[in-house]
Amino acid sequence: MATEVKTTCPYCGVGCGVIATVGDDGGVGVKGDPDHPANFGRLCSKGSALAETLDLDGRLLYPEIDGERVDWDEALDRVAERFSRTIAEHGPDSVAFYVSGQLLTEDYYVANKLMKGFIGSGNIDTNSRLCMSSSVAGHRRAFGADTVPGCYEDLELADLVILTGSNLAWCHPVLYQRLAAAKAARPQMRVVVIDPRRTMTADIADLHLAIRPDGDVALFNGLFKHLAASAAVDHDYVSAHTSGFAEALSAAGTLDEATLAEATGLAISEVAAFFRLFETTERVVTCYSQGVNQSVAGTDKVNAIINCHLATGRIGRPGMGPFSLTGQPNAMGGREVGGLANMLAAHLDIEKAAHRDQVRRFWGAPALASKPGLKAVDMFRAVADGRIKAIWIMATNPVVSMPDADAVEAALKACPFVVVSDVLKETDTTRHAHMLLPSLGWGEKDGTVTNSERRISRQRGFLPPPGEARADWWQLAEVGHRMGFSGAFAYTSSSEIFAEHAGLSGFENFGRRDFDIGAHAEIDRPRYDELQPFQWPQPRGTESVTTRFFADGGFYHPDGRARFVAAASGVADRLSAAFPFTLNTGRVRDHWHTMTRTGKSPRLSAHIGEPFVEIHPRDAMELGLSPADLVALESPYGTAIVRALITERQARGNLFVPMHWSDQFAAKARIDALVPPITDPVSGQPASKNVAVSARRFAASAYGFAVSAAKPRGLDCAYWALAKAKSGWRLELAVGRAPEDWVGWCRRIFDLPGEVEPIGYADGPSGHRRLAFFDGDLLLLALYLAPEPVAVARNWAVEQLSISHGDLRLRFALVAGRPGADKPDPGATVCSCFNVGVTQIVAAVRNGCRTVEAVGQTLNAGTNCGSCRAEIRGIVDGCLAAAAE
Ligand SMILES: Nc1nc2c(c(=O)[nH]1)N[C@H]1C(S)=C(S)[C@@H](COP(=O)(O)OP(=O)(O)OC[C@H]3O[C@@H](n4cnc5c(=O)[nH]c(N)nc54)[C@H](O)[C@@H]3O)O[C@H]1N2
Ligand SMILES: Nc1nc2c(c(=O)[nH]1)N[C@H]1C(S)=C(S)[C@@H](COP(=O)(O)OP(=O)(O)OC[C@H]3O[C@@H](n4cnc5c(=O)[nH]c(N)nc54)[C@H](O)[C@@H]3O)O[C@H]1N2
Ligand code: SF4
Ligand SMILES: [Mo]
Repeated sequence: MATEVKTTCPYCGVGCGVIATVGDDGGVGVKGDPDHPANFGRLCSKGSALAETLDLDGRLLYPEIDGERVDWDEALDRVAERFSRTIAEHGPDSVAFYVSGQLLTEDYYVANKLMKGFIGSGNIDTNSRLCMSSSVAGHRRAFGADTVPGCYEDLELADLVILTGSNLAWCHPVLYQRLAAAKAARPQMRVVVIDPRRTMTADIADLHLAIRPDGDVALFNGLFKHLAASAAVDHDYVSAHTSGFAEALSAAGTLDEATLAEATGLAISEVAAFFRLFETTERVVTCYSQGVNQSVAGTDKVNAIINCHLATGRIGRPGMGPFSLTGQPNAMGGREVGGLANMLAAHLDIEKAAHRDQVRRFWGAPALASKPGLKAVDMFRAVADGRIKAIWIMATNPVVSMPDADAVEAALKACPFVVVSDVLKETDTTRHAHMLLPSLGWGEKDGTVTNSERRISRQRGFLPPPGEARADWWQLAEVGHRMGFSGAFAYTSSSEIFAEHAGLSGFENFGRRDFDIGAHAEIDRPRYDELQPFQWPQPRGTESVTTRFFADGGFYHPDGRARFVAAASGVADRLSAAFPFTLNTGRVRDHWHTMTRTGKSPRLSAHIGEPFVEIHPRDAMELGLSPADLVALESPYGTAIVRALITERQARGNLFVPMHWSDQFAAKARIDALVPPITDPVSGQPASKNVAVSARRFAASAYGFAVSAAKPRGLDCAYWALAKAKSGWRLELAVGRAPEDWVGWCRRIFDLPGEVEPIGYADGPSGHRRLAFFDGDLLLLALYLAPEPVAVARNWAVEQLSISHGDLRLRFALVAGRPGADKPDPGATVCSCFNVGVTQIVAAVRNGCRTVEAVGQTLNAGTNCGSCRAEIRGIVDGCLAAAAE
């Protein structure tokens, strides 16, 4: 009989409840949990495809030392011995942990306890430094604690929702759907999107402000000034619960219309419309994410936003407040346990002696760190210059995701001792590890995560541990034990760790700290297993309720007041004649970070199959770019080659490249190699969205597209991008100089058996060439080459890997690269749930579908997770507009 397990999605910070079903045959199905208060049964495309990411292909299954399998005892002894020896010789600050918002709270808690409490160094930092640290710093400056005041329901209750620096439709899709549904039900609701690009999120916007990169502080300072001069200020709230209003206001500067227009790049009429909307709407929520956080002015952006909410008293009441959207599934949990180098556990402050004393006593810690450790960028600098001699990296892939990624890679290469705990064997980071420790992944591991609205949910295991993989907390606790700290790490279950964490949150709290889940301090395993999603705070003796903070003040600065913070409006322009474009980086709908999991799913890989740069048509023209050309990007730090995606959604002078492609999936698209290690001075968060680069057309002599049953190895083309496909792989490639012998090249790269002979043709003068290799009736490889970007019906070609080619006509069609008239090419995938392509949607519109709903009725597209509805609307509108011309 199939068993059902309730768990939580391991991707974004929405934190959707998932029901996983394991069949008798071991097959896994997933669906949204209708009872989970984050998603009420919905899932997005990534959540829906989770079952496709659970295979053991490429999994790291055994501990390894220098590439050799060892047993756990040997591995753990080695880690403990090397860390202990390094500390004995060079002091506690010569070692470091670099961890992740994808760890469970229990893993994170143990990592932080081991480093800060027992090793005695602050050198534990996390990828949340690249993600949420500006929000954390902004919250702490304004509120005196890292508190997200509101909850998801506020987005539905608001009359105005501002999304700034957030591509909610693609990055928090289920929350976006909740918002879109609320707007459809209450059409008077207004949505404003502030983003230099016209993203899919702007699809539901009443107003899209294509702000100049980093113009946000000026915009919100301008709004603050505007509000201050209007009737919207809540003087009672300001005088009773805040301080610093006048100072912040005067620090905002004069900001006349011309200055504002220049700083924001917006027409003054647009700015005025936005100000007016904010002024006149009581129920307003401002959501923000990486377009705000990842900036040299990230913390100031956060405070400029919060200032406007404090000034109007619109905070912590239904439908009102600033709302920082967390990215990772447990970004929030990591903050609770103090995973950042400048925090202590349980929202305590490492810089306060009294707080350190509390934690020291609670843990019985022999050597509590007395000062903050190094933040991510500085941490890898310290690895590079030899101050850090041993590092343990867990659940993050810094060679891809850190700024100045090539320097990070070089630092790890030179580091005497690198331990990596991961679920995969081959990543850009694991290739530099001396020790690899196999971790449990989603579906196997077990613990809790906290989502963007402070809701703590269980992730529950429903699959057996593969190979010898073990939980991250177990690895840390074992090393702690072997370093001589036995008593403090004698955990036998994640529930014990959670209970201790809950206990610390309530320890000598007395309502002085926002984070308090003391009600769970005595939780035992059975109750932990039954734990229902709940929002914090939940102090001892209280029931679980939906909570908001600060409607009646009660801030966490010693005087109980919030602070208005003076935010500097100006941001230095980094462009120069040599590097004239602003490179912006971020995410696409169906991939997650460095693709170690979504890259396994054919459905998710079909949406966008290669790295690209969005560029405005005029810029493309000036660079001599045609659609699908390749573009070489360069900054003083590194280079990349990606496909041109020419679109008016992009602003002139700006480029956008996704952060996802690693060396595992493309020749040269690790975009963080170009990003300078420049950080916000307050938070230490890198400025990943505003990078000065140059762009030029990459002149290839031949372009290729291939579908292959086997994964290619040792690709040596100037450009290649690999994507998982049903029954194999799809490959885009381009070469500066073509190999003399393509057949030989194919045999080498695709490891083809010697006896298989290709069929195909080569048209010498035109440079077009097709090669197909079969094993019996099965296609092994089809390669299409042309002197220009290859036109082949790609999704159709991929399907050829799954069918029998006994019929010769099918082989000819394959070589021709064209489906027969009876089998039209669906075109690039739009709806990944039902595998519906753009060509099919265009045809449906031609046949009379006028709305997204009509397309859904005809093709099912957009009717499951709904993540593609904005794109479908774009296609429908585009076709209708074209027909009207
Ligand atoms: N599909 C998918 N979803 C994800 C993730 C993923 O990898 N894939 N990752 C998760 C994680 S960890 C995170 S942190 C979140 C991130 O979620 P988001 O922050 O929504 O995603 P990004 O694409 O990084 O950036 C958001 C937008 O900021 C805009 N932006 C750039 N510069 C500026 C600026 O100066 N001002 C303003 N106002 N906007 C600007 C960009 O154009 C971009 O559209 O997504 C989470 N969800
Ligand atoms: N240019 C640019 N750079 C960025 C960003 C950007 O917008 N632009 N965004 C930044 C942000 S917001 C983020 S959050 C980071 C994300 O960047 P990363 O954290 O580096 O990306 P992931 O691919 O999520 O890496 C997670 C790793 O952990 C492994 N893993 C998965 N599950 C487990 C587990 O349970 N245990 C262990 N031990 N390992 C596991 C995965 O295989 C993978 O190798 O990137 C940052 N970098
Ligand atoms: S919105 Fe999608 S990725 Fe995010 S938690 Fe929900 S299902 Fe997972
Ligand atoms: Mo993130």
